[in-house]
Amino acid sequence: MVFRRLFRRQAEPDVQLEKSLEKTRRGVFSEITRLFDRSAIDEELYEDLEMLLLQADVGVDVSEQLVGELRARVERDRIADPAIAREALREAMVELLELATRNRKLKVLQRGVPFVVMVVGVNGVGKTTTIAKLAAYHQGFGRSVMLAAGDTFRAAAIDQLKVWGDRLNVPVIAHEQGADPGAVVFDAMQAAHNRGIDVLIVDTAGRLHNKFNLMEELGKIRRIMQRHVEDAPQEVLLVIDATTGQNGLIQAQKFAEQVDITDIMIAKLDGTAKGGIAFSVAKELGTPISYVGVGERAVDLSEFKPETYVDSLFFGEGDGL
Ligand SMILES: Nc1nc2c(ncn2[C@@H]2O[C@H](COP(=O)(O)OP(=O)(O)OP(=O)(O)O)[C@@H](O)[C@H]2O)c(=O)[nH]1
Ligand SMILES: [Mg+2]
Repeated sequence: MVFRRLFRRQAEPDVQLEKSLEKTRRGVFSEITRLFDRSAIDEELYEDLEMLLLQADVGVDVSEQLVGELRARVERDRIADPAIAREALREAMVELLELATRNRKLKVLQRGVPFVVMVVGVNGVGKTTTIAKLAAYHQGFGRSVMLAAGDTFRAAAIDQLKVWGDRLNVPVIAHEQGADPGAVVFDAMQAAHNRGIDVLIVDTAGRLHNKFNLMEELGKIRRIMQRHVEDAPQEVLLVIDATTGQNGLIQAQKFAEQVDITDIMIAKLDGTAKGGIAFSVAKELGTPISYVGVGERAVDLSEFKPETYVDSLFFGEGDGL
């Protein structure tokens, strides 16, 4: 069949990502694929497509945009074959994700200067787990890593970080519960310098209920970091929980209004059939999505690549396309 020749995987497969997107792929995206198995492109196709995109949590505006983009391409290129239209949709999706990744700044690790990553986000989104994943990720490049327990709000948060530190054989700088996060960060910056650490990853509390406090505290932490390293934190990673869908996006938007975010991590992709969230995140926040979380283990992190992501929504091991 024609579409088999046209519609195929373009990027290198990422098995972990494919697995975590299985629910999304088997659900809505298999229906989207089937939508194009018809003889002609008609109005119903566009309507059904928009509805399915909404179901995958692509969001109202972005769903409309993608459908509009598809209509424009069909018209411009005089596409009559639905199978070719499906390819045009795929391209439009990749381009939408690429818009955000294009803003990504090149990150250079300098010898003797700790690369500081501050991880922020609302309660329970997966910050601490993301820190473990990032630690393992940087270790994979042979970099030395240190963690700072900047979430001093709960004793359990400090313990959780220490457990990960033990497992990954990474030092953790921590104070008692209720201590000043600024003091933790101050100690961690000094320790990272003294021990020649390459990457220092700082956990933070996710309290959004008091905007003033959040701003004040993150601002203070930033100033303390900058006493040691002028451009620290070189990465401010906002973690978003994919399972919370459009609500999570709204929370993330509020967060991003108050804190300068450089990168986004979409966590818990494996726990949802709403993998379309990446499109609204890319469009609405405009900040590059750098990583996705695909499970609870330290190895469950994938770098975000637009083409691989879109392919994984349509194709998977053994899915038969
Ligand atoms: N399935 C799955 N679970 C995840 C992922 N990331 C985190 N989790 C789970 O989500 C829960 C919350 O994760 P944490 O890392 O503690 O989240 P947090 O943002 O640090 O939470 P607070 O410190 O309470 O604000 C834990 O049970 C994690 O195991 C993921 O990518 N996939
Ligand atoms: Mg935490």
